[in-house]
Amino acid sequence: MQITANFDSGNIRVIKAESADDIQLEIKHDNQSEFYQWFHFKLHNNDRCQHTLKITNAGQSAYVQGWDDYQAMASYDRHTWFRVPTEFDGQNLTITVTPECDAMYFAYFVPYSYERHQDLIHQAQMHPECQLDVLGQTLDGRDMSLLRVGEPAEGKMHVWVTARQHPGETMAEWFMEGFIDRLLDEDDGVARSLLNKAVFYLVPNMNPDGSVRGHLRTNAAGVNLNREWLEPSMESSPEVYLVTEKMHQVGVDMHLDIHGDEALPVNFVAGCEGIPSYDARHKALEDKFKQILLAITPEFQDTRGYDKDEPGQANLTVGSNWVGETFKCLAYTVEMPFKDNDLLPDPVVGWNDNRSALLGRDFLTAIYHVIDDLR
Ligand code: GEM
Ligand code: ZN
Repeated sequence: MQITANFDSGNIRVIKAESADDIQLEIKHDNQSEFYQWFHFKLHNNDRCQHTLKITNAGQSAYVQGWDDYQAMASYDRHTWFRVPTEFDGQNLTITVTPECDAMYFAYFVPYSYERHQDLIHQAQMHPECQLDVLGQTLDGRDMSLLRVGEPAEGKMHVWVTARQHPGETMAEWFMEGFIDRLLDEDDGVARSLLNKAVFYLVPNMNPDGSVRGHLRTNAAGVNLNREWLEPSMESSPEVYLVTEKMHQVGVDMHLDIHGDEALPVNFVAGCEGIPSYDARHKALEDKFKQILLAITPEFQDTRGYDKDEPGQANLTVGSNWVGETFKCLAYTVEMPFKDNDLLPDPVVGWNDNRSALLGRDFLTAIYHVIDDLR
């Protein structure tokens, strides 16, 4: 029996793996960071017996409440992922499974590989209205890639969508895959109409280094990019620095920053109610966008979410808060669950890659219904 994680986004440390009924594992910290929660590893065993895999440091992970009612993801072919029986006792996260194949993969959520990221952006660039820009390089030397969709022209809105600042939140890039696929669909009326009115600036992966490294929340230097937007630097947070420079260069009329949430079993958004410039116009735009989402899909809800910031108390180091304040525009953090949407649960797969992509497609419809109100 072998347990390994030496691959794209792999993360596990083997403590003990002599017998299938007593496998002990630990999740590794993000580099130079206290954060950890993302795991992704392979079990290889020709013995089809029941395996008990215990992650023994789950109780000290970044978001412990994320393990309540959580079921781990597994796959044989690395394409189709399903949930497996998982229990959390306050310290150990225990997965109990009888493999049906020699090799079986386990992950916190459906992985989104760097190769798939490369396929996404290079297939998109083949579309006549899509330009692929490289803003610069990350600390590990990877491209910061931006897709510009739509021809710039006077009067067009600039709509920005950034995703996966937190690399373990892979649902964010699955969302982008659905969003981009629909935006580039030349038969789609919503997409075609939007491209007459707006130019889209899309960053499907804000944190490629942390993604490949198997991090939960930080870049190669252990920096949480979603606390860097007020004072980014090429030394610590080049990912944010390069994107904010481009935002200043082209302008922003709307911003969505796509994330995943460990604890809440719902899809929700977090707005700019605490930024200094928040006013009735901004609130009305936020309310309209949420009402449209509620009308479009039962996968969205606006009852549960983060606590609202008090007036003037927003943390402006957070991406959507900084953008909302800097550009006086509609800006939302979008959150999808690691668990499931408990309003519409799927016991076999929970929330997954496909549902994230479908939600991305639905958000395009919501943008279509507010595009004329942004300014
Ligand atoms: C959250 S976003 C922080 C809270 N934002 C607002 N507007 N209240 C973070 O970075 O902590 C996003 C995430 O981690 O997924
Ligand atoms: Zn996040």
